[in-house]
Amino acid sequence: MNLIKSIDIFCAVVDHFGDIGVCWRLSRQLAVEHKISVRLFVDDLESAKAIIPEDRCGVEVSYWAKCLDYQAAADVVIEAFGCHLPDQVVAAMCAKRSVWIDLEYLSAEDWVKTCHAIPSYHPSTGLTKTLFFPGFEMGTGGVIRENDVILYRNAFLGDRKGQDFWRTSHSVPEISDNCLDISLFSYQTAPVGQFIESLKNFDQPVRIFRPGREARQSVERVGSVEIYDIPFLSQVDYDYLLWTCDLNFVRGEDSFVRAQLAGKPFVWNIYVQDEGAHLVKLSAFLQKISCFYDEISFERLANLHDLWNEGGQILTKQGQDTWVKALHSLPGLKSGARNWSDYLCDQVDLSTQLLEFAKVQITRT
Ligand code: TRH
Repeated sequence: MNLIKSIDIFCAVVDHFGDIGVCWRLSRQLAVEHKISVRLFVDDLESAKAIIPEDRCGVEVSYWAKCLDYQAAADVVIEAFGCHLPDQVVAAMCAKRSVWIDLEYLSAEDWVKTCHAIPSYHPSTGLTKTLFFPGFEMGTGGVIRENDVILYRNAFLGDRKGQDFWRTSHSVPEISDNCLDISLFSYQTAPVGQFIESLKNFDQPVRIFRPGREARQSVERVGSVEIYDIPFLSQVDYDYLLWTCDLNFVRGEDSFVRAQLAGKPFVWNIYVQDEGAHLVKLSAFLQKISCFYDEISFERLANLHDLWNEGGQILTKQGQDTWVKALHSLPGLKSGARNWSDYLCDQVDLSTQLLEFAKVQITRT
């Protein structure tokens, strides 16, 4: 018997597309794969428009305004990233005895395992609220991964014609064995100019594909580097872009996870937090993946992350050298990225873990 029939997800957009990106991806998976009735409440329709396609796959998307029409709560209510549920929602949850989950941000830090999925009693309501932490290892909530994503990825990678067809339908030129293809999604602070400059004299032509909300289709040339500004893709098509490139620059949380699942070399532009908290997070992640790479490739990857996120303040100041060296290590970076992706795919995905946890909570009440 399916104990969980309905889930509400509340998403307050802090900025950019990651909050809604994660919430939409999870909503969609819960509705499509787990056949759950999902309502997604989001407070920023502009960001939502960028991410949520017209076909909502059965998910009911509502605008979370100050006065919210919320009569009955779902079996499970997910408060994404501690977004603070309105009193009215909590009251409806009390009436229903809903399972209350605060879905937190992803981190590779060790403390995540000790804080994940520990229910805490909420004295004023009598409800139990649980912090649910995504993560990269057993004992954490895992990462969002659709059931069939790796199947689709592998089929796409084995189908060159299919890749070319996808590329030409999305303003991306066909595969050329001679060219190095890079996707680029980063924050303003990343040293993009320095990176492109250092590629000008690289021993292989480089093509950079840069999806953007404002991007109109255009191509700029800098030496032997071609930069394609392409329209912002759907989440599904963004996966295809990551799969078809040789190297992916990603950021935040959701594109970062997708790049890992792509099994292609990637560089993460981490979201900056107060007091350098992001640097601790970055270093925990690099430490976690290090054993999946050979020593030299990993060292170059770490240098690249340092340069991309901190302007080389921690490890190296030799920007030019670092980029080119890393690109020469692509075969090593590729096998490391694939090892890491295989490891991630051996873990239970986040939606399954979340449902298992919620079922246990429901049977206890
Ligand atoms: O956009 P991001 O920087 O988002 C976030 C949020 O800002 C959040 O506040 C912060 O806490 C978090 O980062 C860490 O990066 P992210 O998480 O990668 O989200 C981008 C989303 O956009 C993701 O779902 C992938 C999607 N996307 C597309 O669908 N098409 C595209 O063409 C691109 C480039 C991305």
